[in-house]
Amino acid sequence: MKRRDLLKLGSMALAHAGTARLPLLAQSGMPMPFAAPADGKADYSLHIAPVTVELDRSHIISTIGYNGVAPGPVLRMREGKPVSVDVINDTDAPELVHWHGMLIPAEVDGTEEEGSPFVPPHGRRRFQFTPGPAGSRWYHSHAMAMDDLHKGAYTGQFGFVFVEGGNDPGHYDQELFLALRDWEPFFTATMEDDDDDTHNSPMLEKPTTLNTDPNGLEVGSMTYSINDKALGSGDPIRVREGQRLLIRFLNASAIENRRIALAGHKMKVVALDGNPVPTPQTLDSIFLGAGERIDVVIEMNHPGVWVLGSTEKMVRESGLGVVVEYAGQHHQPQWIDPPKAPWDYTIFGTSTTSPVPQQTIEMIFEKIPRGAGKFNTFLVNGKPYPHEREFVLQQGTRYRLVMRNRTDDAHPMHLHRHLWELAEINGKKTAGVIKDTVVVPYYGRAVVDFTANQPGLSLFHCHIQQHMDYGFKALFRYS
Ligand SMILES: [Cu+2]
Repeated sequence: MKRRDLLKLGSMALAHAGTARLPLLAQSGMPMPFAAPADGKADYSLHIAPVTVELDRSHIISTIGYNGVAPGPVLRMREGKPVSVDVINDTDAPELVHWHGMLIPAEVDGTEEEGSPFVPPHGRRRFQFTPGPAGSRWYHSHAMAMDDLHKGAYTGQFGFVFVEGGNDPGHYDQELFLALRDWEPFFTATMEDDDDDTHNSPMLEKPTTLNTDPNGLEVGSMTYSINDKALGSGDPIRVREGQRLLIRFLNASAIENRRIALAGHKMKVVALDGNPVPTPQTLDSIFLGAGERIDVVIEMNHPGVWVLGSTEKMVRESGLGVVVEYAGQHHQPQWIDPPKAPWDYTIFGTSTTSPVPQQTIEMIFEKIPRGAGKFNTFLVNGKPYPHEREFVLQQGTRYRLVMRNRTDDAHPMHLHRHLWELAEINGKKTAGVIKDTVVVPYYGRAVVDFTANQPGLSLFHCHIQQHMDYGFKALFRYS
């Protein structure tokens, strides 16, 4: 399955959405979350089943995907226009499809914790919701994996959903959806964390006495791809001098944060997590926590054959990259290490600071080495999930959430069904950057503001599957 075929599948789904309307939904505005799938075709259908992925000619893996492929098709939806999605589960395990970054009711959000129903093994269920906000969102399995590395986010159950209706980032010649991925996960005691590169940050939350107990097993990988192809296999991205590329990146890893560069070029960051940023910045590399999206515009002004990929040599050479080839250029793809610069969300914001919300929620993250036997566990405010009624929101109130990371890892934290505005990262203030996932730096602090405007249960968690499975989550509820 080639990239353009994936895009084609996405547009097929779009074409189909144009023909199958549910008049009842369009009129009522408040669709029933689950209609009987008996009559009429849904606008979209996702078929969960085993698939093979040919990373390169000599390396074909088997996993679970959507509609016969992994990643799943790029689904295009229109902001505010209700959709129905049939999820058909052809596996032996109950499944959940989560719509990451969408502001939709808990019943259709796709997590067990929020009370969304499972799609039973060899069963099906229809989901109905109104997509939004506009921008780069994604869908993925939200099943727990625990010590089973063939479940949940470790499988190929992920794909982009693009919600049309937002501001166009300006003229561009090609739009590409690139998902960063690792495969064939394994447990390891020697996890190298070169990826998070937040180690040189101020460490405002570093405890004075560190827990030196031996660390639990973590999840690693040696096999990587962008979409379904390892670097050097599949078609290159073919460009011409003078073109503008719009690339929508997604870090679909269940395991790690990533830094990405295109050799010989700079990338202009125009949106974070699908939301346009107040101050676009042109950079040598970008950094994506697991679950995050970044949209960049690249001016093709340096003819050659280049590698777009991970800045970590081992990861790039094990597949996390794609060749970018200018017309008429045929030599070996070239890589150039970009200058090292710390990733800083605050540069995309405005210098005007937002008014401090009246309500503040304090959160302290801690790791208990080998708290679950072989594995580490995580605590939020000294307690395991679900925190009973510790995090209760009042409809309409604006909150400031202070996340204090007292662990030796950078955690991509995600709150379902709400949007965050970044207020402060490691003491540096900003405003106007809207996100749904934020990497809280190594021993660092991230402060975000949000309005409680989505009644129902909302799951807050680390987007690294193992961390979430072993306690790094909490439930927000409404009073
Ligand atoms: Cu984490």
